[in-house]
Amino acid sequence: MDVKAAVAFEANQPLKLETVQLDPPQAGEVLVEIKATGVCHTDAYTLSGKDPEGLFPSILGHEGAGVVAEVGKGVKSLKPGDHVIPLYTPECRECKFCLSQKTNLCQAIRSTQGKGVMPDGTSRFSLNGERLHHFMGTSTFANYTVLPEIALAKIREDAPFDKVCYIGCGVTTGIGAVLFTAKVEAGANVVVFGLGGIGLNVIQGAKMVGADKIIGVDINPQKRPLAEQFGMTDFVNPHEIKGDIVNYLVELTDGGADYSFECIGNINVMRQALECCHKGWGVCTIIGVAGAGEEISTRPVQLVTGRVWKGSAFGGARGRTDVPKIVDWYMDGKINIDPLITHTLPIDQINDAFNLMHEGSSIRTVLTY
Ligand code: NAD
Ligand code: AHE
Ligand code: ZN
Repeated sequence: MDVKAAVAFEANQPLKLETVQLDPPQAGEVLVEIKATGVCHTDAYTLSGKDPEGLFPSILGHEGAGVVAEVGKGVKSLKPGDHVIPLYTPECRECKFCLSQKTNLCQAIRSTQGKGVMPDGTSRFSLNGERLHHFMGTSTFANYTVLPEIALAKIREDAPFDKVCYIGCGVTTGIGAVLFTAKVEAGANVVVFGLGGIGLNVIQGAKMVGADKIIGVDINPQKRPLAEQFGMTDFVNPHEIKGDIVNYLVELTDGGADYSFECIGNINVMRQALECCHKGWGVCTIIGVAGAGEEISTRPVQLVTGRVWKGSAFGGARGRTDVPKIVDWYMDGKINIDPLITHTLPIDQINDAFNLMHEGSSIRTVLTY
């Protein structure tokens, strides 16, 4: 079938809207009509050429919501008409990783996902006979896409696509990192580096669990009002303080953060996020994604003296199990999403969404089809 897609032909070039061809779903696969998709910093990161797994030409996008249009042979858990959120972290419930109950990093299809193809090693997308790569197994910058059944969370039908698409990445990543990865407890002091689409959801999660101080750090002061609305108690602009940011934060938290989160993808900030943690127990969770070849460093004594560095992908959430619950939290008013979606645009204006992100004037732009 012909579908409308924003194609990334090469790194650092605007996306081009094209009519591309999509093959039908194969066994175990599902055709989904995408109704809305958010634009996450990770889409911009891959488009920038810094992602070692970045492939061109490809159809980016991994924060979508839509409706099942057709199912391939053997698909049991979904039927046409079901409302779904695509999962870049699938949940097969059968692999060693899923069965371990120690991680959400299902590996059932990870290797083909990283190569931009479906589990059988081929792509469903093409343009005038030339194959296009899938991205993160989701490719939500197309009005129809094909995904494996294990990479779809079935959600309730009264949830608005143009809001809950954000649960496909940013909301779950931020709130999940607090709840599932760091397991922040009531009364904790929390420092959040980067107050964008992810960091504001970390703040929301920290407020939910009853954290005491929630300190937000960002070089863009425009992020302050929304962060305060979501529960930030103190704002720190690294450009405005005198002296070293780590010492400043350790003093502000009376000895260091119980929990810190890096939501930027900057390796220097990742070090600050570890070193501002409390001696003996402070836990730093890395969420930001850094470019190919970049490495983090610290003095080993930071770890010897009890600070912990950990990381979180998709907030540690098990997609098919947790995403429908997070949609319920939104529908029941337990979490807030609407103010974080600062812009809603038609898919034709997708390049404006990237520009708004780079200018720092959006939190999330949602594109509708
Ligand atoms: P964003 O662009 O919306 O937000 C980034 C924020 O960091 C901005 O507010 C910016 O002003 C701030 N910032 C930039 N440099 C800074 C510095 N030196 N000090 C303090 N603040 C600084 O991005 P986002 O969508 O929130 O994504 C954040 C990061 O998380 C990206 O690296 C993205 O790829 C990554 N990410 C990871 C996961 C995961 O599962 N681990 C999921 C989603 C996104
Ligand atoms: N392709 C990159 C890794 C990018 C990365 O870390 N992705 C996150 C999700 S970001 C969503 O906005 C993730 O889920 N990682 C787990 C995984 O298996 O990659 C690289 O460096 O190769
Ligand atoms: Zn994302």
